[in-house]
Amino acid sequence: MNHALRIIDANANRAREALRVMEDAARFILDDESLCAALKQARHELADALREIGADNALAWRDTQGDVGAAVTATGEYQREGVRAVILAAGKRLSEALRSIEEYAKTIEPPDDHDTGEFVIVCGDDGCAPGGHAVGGARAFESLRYRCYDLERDLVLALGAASRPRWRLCVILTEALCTHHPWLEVARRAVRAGADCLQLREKSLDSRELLERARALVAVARESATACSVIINDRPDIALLSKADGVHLGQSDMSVRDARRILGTDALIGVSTERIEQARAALRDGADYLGVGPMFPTTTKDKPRLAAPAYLREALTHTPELPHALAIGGVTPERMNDLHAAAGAPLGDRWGVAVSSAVCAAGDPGAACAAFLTPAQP
Ligand code: TZP
Ligand code: MG
Repeated sequence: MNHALRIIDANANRAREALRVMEDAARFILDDESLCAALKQARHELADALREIGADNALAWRDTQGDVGAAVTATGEYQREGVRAVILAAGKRLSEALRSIEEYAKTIEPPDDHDTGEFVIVCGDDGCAPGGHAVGGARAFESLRYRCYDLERDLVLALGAASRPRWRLCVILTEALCTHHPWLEVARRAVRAGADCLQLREKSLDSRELLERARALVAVARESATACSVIINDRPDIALLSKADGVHLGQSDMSVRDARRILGTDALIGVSTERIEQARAALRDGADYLGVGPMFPTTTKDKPRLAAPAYLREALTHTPELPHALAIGGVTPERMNDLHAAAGAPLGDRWGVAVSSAVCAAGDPGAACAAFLTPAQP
């Protein structure tokens, strides 16, 4: 029995299968052509590296019936919490398999003539010593393993956060716009009236004050009987320290990838977009939701170009991988019918609205929120 080749055969299968699982996610979930191509390339390089050490026909050593490990199962092996868990498991399986091949490849020396199919295990008294050629072969698996670490990271980052937002109403809180009530009171009333996301948007506060406000807002959301996310505008560091759910980034803020370095894989990261190319780029970077707008004229932010409800429709139809869109900019209860018509789906089903002045400046912020949440008239 050639033990090394039996092990290499088993791990070549594991690695190939894991790469396929990952490639399928890049191809069918993310529609990401370049990631898909990179994973396919890795699969081909695995085959080349196996050929290089003369293990391309190692299946001659396969003995599934006699495999004592075949019936051993671990808890959780048959359960996956979702697509993300599938990818994470495949990534780990891949690196383990490549490492195992790499180690055992050091113990075999390929034949001078691959066609003979003979293999020599180079073992001495101290164990198995790597043959000259085999070291080169092992190196190919090592470099493939390192590249696969990066591919795993790229795939996980492109998948975005573990949870998917389904917000119907995001209220953007800016103190200067809160004309009738203190800003935190507006937040309390909004949550009570059914807002399922609160965004803190303050452009000129000192970091210390901003962090204090973020913590106060998180406390309001966590005390609520209904689920409500908190998102911090612009500042991943403040989102991290306040234990908010995520951050919202504009086109000139730091990239999704950099924000993810600060916040990790579980935080929600949203990106403002005005055009479909920006939407595609943000999703490729791993954004969990997109702001789409401006839908209507607004005085809250200087926005010379109107994206209009047509862009909401375009984003929902032309980026099928988009988990959630928040229509933003001049949104009022009276304009909800236009948005419903453009989205072609009920509020909360891949889209919601983000509003600032319509709630912050309302005499009754709770009633203002309720007006957004009442179903559209047919
Ligand atoms: N981004 C695009 S429009 C906008 C932002 C932050 C302003 C939204 O505020 P309002 O008052 O709901 O128009
Ligand atoms: Mg910004």
